[in-house]
Amino acid sequence: MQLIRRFEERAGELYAKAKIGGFLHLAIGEEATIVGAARALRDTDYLISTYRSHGHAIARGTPPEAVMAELFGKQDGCSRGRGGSMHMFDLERRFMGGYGIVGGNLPIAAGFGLSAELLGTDDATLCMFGDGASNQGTFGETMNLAALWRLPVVFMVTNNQFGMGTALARHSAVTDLQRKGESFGVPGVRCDGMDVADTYRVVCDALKRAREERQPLLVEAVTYRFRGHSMADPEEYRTREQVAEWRKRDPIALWSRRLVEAGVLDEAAVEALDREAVAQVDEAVAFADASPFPAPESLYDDVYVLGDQVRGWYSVDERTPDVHRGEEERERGVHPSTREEYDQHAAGPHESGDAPRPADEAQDAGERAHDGERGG
Ligand SMILES: Cc1ncc(C[n+]2csc(CCOP(=O)(O)OP(=O)(O)O)c2C)c(N)n1
Repeated sequence: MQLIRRFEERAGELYAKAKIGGFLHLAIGEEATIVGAARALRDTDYLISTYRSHGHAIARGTPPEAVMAELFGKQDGCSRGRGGSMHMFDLERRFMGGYGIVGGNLPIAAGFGLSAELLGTDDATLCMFGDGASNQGTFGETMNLAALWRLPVVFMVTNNQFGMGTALARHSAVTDLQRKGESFGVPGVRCDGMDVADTYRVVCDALKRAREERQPLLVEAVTYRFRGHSMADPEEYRTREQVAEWRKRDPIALWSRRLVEAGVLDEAAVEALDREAVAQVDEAVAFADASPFPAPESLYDDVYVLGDQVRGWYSVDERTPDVHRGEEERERGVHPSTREEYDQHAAGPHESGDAPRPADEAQDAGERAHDGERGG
């Protein structure tokens, strides 16, 4: 938890220095929900979360270096610099992302559950999302199928009290979120999301039931985010007093106090752990700084829709006058840079030897008409 805290504090500073681009959502205050939940998983289980996921990757075992490099948009990032803050991903550790679409990860989690069913494994899936996401259509649709097909999935709603700048009671008719899946056949349970041990215990029980009884469950973890929704948030929707009140239950302070009281750690050991976390973050930053940016010519690598599946006129990379249509074209040495050259290339012999399909021609004609409308 301390490593995640220090990592995110530093990420916030580096964002202000423009080392990190795009959006940056910090989970400071929510560390117990992340660590308590992720630590309840087996290595072979799946975890899927949202755009607030630096800590989820780290808790799953992704090296902080790879997470920081991803924030910097560098090649050694866990998504090779293509995802950034919202799209952490680590297949090896079965951390399935990082999703920017609110509620978009729920049906995907059901898919992992269905695959476990079909493959006959006892891998479970933990799907974490926010209170705001519980209002999405995908929530009800996914609960229904998960219950109907008895999928081994635990859904965890991280109730941090707000969906962006809208308080829970103003965005959800039902504020007892653990009950929101009941009518679909998904029973709920609540844990104290400021208490890492309580979160761990509740998620362990839920995973056991999901795995052994094929009973999907909804866990509501009650927590609070200490920082704004993202880096640009004037926080006009809450008072300083409310934030200060929740900060008294800082999950890291609570846990270290408990460990000290129980004689597990002394104050010196707590401080040493903090120094270790800061040193790890220093190393992560140095690593991310030293990692190269992805090569410009790799811009369209992994964009699987390009190629012969879709024919048409693609965007121009503004950094060079050349048109970059994707890796296949690059490998073939074809770089049309004007519309005419592109048409010539498209009209030329196709690799498969097939004549253009009528559907392709219709699409081309449609696009030309569209270009005409734009005067392009
Ligand atoms: C489908 C969709 N609608 C709207 C948005 C814009 N948006 C980004 S975060 C967010 C709030 C979500 O709140 P919650 O689910 O409670 O998660 P939290 O940010 O509190 O972790 C919204 C509306 C989006 N990304 N996707």
